[in-house]
Amino acid sequence: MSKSKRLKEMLDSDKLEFIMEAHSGLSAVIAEEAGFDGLWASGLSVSAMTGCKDRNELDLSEVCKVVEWMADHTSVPILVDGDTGGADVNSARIMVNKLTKAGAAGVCIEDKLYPKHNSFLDNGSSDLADPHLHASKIRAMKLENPEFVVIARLEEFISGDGLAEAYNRALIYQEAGADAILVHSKIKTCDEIDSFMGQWNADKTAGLNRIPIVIVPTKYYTTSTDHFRDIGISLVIWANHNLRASINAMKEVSKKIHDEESLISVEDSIATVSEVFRLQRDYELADLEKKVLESSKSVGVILSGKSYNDVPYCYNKIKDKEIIEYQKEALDKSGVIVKSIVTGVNGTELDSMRHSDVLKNYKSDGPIIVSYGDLIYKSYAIRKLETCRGDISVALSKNLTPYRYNEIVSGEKVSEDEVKILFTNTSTMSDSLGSIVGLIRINNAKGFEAFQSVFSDNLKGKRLADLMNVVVKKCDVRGVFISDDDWIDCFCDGELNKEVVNKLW
Ligand code: SPV
Ligand code: MG
Repeated sequence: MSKSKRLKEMLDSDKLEFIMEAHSGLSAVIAEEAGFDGLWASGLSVSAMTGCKDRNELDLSEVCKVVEWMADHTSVPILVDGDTGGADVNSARIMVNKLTKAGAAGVCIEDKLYPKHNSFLDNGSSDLADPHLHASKIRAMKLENPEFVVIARLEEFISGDGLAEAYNRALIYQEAGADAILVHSKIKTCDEIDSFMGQWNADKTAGLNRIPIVIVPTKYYTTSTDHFRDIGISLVIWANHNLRASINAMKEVSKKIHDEESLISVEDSIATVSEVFRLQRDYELADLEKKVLESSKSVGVILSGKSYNDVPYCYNKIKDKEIIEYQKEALDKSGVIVKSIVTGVNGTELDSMRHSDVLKNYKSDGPIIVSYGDLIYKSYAIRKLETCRGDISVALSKNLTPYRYNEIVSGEKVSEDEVKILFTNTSTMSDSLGSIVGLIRINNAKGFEAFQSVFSDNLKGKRLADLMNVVVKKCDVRGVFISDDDWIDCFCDGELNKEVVNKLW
């Protein structure tokens, strides 16, 4: 349900409802947390909060900005103090348009002349507007957004024009389409309100349609709330009490800190900094970052088809720690989450790849790291792969010792560190540039498509180097050299590499 509908329901309900003043995002959050079902964006408080007078010194967009802050951080309807509704019907129309966009549920406009002055000021002007001009503003507002709640405020008790004039105008504003009437009074008792309600209720009893009544009991605060219920008030606005409470609190703390040149005696009486963070919902940020970073992480696939002593390569321990743990640490540091570990496929790397659901079905074009299960590497090696411009980046070693002959690549040198791979598994050493380490980054959708396409080819029993020979024809495959100090091959020709332990960092 829209916030305007909720505000309308509060007005129309048989229950006496209450809304609380707020003048900022923070005070709005505090009022909602206290349990209020609606908020009053008070003109007095919003202007005072800026240091301005309650005299239309703030323009509409400034008021809208405050309303927007209030609406952004709360879920309850906001009734905005629209002062006179602007100078004419066009200003009234624009006001509803802008307040709707700012997230307000309704507006209350008083039948005084623009610019208004606060009704409680002794020296304030209380000149009344022409009732028909005021009614036209109400019509223009309802025309602009029929659902947006418009409350017409009577200033006749304030100006001294009295009950008859107030009553007559109430009927005009009801006729113009107002959703409710706010009867304002600045005397210390509820007498003026009582006199109005006596007549309003009598009309209702006589079967006449009478819209809900709203009051602001700032001056007759000693009247019991049950009395407001008894006389049939629909909505009470506690109009400026958060502002006034904060003024006293701020005065006291400023004075103390100034006089004592110390924070000691105030610390326990003010909100903690963590309470400020809570009210700002700082925790949302941590949640958001977690979610966003998780989904922007690359996915890791570990291929560990072969076994040593009946244990898949990656689960063998080196210095009391499984190889997979070393891998996960390095991958995690580089923002890679391991999503698939392929074991138990007694075949080549390509056979293992075909058993990885991630590699077979992955739909996203986010990067994927494919790692052999028998390597230990530093996170630096992964990050180096990110620097490559191709569709696929392959880590290369300058090591050309015999057991790596099957992994040899040739191609064009792009820079000292990078080659465009044109051919792998070359039989002639003369044009070899390096050997494949077993660490690959598929950088984009094109690379991924090329990679996936070979799964349908008849490459059973083939090695990664054979696969690469097909893939290099379909996309740009780059090799990037990593230092032999940054990675360790734990198994060579099916045997544990004895140097591993010495090489481990
Ligand atoms: C306000 O809160 O700004 C009001 C109510 O208009 S009062 O100040 O009581 O007039
Ligand atoms: Mg006001």
